[in-house]
Amino acid sequence: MRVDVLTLFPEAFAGPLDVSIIKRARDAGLLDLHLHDIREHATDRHRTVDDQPFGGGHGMVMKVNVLDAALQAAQAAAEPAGHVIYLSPQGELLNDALVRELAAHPRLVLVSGRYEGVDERFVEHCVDREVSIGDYILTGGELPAMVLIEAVARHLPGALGDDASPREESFADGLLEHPQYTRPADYRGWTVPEVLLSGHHAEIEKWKQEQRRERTRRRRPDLLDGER
Ligand code: 9WO
Repeated sequence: MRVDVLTLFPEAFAGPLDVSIIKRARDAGLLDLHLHDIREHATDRHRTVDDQPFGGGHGMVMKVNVLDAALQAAQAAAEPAGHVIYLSPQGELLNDALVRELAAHPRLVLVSGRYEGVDERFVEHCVDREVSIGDYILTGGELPAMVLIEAVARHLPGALGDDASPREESFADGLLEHPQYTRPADYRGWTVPEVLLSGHHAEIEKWKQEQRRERTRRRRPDLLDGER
């Protein structure tokens, strides 16, 4: 998959995308990441990318012509055209189903906004999908873009190596994970559930499944809605 990111802060993407799964996916050629500095498409000598909102109000709005130019340049850099995603608190909430859907695209173009947002005409005419990673406001869409990239990268065939599959983890079946423990079995009197030390595999599986169901019921009953 190719991912293009439009941002005023391309340097913010160094670091998080250079370690672990994303680094491996990039090194293996599964993820081809391209950063684009929106400011390079400003047209005046001050390289202005934002302006005051029509109708008044706080702060500044990113200019539609600059964003459109940046997007067109990014789209023209490769084929096929990417599915364009604007990261904003007004978007649909990112979840496992949406991550899987996005992971099936050959190319994504992510737009990270700053200030108080982007001119709505850009969203209306240039964006395929507005996505939120949660109900909170940040200072920009860069971290949400990185979150989306990491979530999607885990679903690219081969990205997790041979022995792991994202299907085996939480949300594939709509339940939270069971608690996990490792050695020592007794640390300061903090013990591990007896069944896990029993070697009785059927009992262990039953316990894990009970724990997952009970945790989901207590912590995230919304995930069980639609079932019994
Ligand atoms: C700030 C603000 C202040 C006064 C009046 C209106 C306002 N809107 C915003 C605002 O939404 N700013 C955003 C900052 C504009 C887009 C980039 N920023 C952003 C993205 N903050 N949080 C996100 C985000 C994106 C995806 N998922 C969660 C949060």
